[in-house]
Amino acid sequence: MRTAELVEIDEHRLLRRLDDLAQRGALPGGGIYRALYTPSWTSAMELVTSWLKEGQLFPRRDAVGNVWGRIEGSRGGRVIVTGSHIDTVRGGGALDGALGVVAGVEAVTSLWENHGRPTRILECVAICEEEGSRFSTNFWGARAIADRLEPGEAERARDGDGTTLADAMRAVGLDPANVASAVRRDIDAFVELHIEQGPVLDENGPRLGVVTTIAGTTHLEVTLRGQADHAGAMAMTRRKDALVGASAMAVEIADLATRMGDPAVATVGTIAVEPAQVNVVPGLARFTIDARHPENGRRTELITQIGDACKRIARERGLDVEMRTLRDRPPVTLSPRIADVLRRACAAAGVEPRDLASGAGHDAQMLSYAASTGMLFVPSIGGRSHCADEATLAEDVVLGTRALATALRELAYQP
Ligand code: HGY
Ligand code: MN
Ligand code: MN
Repeated sequence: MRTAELVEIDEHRLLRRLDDLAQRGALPGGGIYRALYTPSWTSAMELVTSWLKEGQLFPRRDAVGNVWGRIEGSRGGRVIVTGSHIDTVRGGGALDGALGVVAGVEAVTSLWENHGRPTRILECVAICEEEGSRFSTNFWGARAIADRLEPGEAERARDGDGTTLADAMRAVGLDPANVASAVRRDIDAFVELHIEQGPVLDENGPRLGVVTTIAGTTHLEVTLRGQADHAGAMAMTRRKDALVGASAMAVEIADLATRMGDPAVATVGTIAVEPAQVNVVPGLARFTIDARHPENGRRTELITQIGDACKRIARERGLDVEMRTLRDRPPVTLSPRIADVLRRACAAAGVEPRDLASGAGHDAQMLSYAASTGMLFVPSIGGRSHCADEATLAEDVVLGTRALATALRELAYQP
């Protein structure tokens, strides 16, 4: 296998910037919340822009608010890009998305400083939104780049206060009518460094992973209608309690995924009841399901089993059930070519990486529709993520960033 020479980076700058970014949206009780087009998001994007200016990477904000840094190549041609998302889940950690943004800036800056002008155009990007935390939409930034936005999506998507995505764009100086100008048709390769967000690397080694597939994800919304009744006067045997029905379904949904076995997963992450009063039997319950599997056939089977279980339990409990698909993202296979580049970069870092599937979704899965795409993982301590406890050893952050820079050097500095 061809070997690559490990690229030097400025690890103090890398770690300091990760800490600085983590302050943007830090919550008083711990964790971070940086939601699309909010003040903490703006502050984070301003910070990234300042780094790009400092590194002479000519920062540019596109029509949906993705922030790009760029080094012109001596030969031009299709572009090599690295990056990840700047937004977080509610109460999220300091590394999900942020690592790929900061490491991407560090890798491109270090290559520019130590290796001069590349032959290919080299860009890093802070992608504006991936998590779907604020609006009923996700992968907003990567889908804009990959030309996978739905017509009128910005006018339809609303946050919990009823603000449309389009109005939130206008509030930060973006024009929703221009989103099509964010499409990129000139990207040859996209490489994303990300924390694993699971326990495989941390518990089994090695310290680096090369992602081969990203699981498919289906998000469903289930609405259960029973009947509201007096909590004191209506006998238990005569009730149509929507919350009890939803609870039975939530347990069955988790059991179905458990019985299917790893890597099948299913999560009821939100639930709301009406009228939500202590002395009223809930007449309505509405909850969401996140179901995933890296193999499409098994994922479809899991969704079918979940639907059948919900209908059965509703029938048994005299409830009306309505199921709506919020989004359905099939699994994606990442580029074997980019995976080989990443393996050579890991070897230069002295690590024989493990191939693994990602249960978590990533910008890379959307960008795989627009470019040859690869992902490099570093371990998550205890496999924890999407929480304040999300953590990765500093030496793994540095190792992953050096391997990323080494892969970018092979891709962008070809003779
Ligand atoms: O849901 C996911 O897997 C990603 O964190 N958005
Ligand atoms: Mn995430
Ligand atoms: Mn992420």
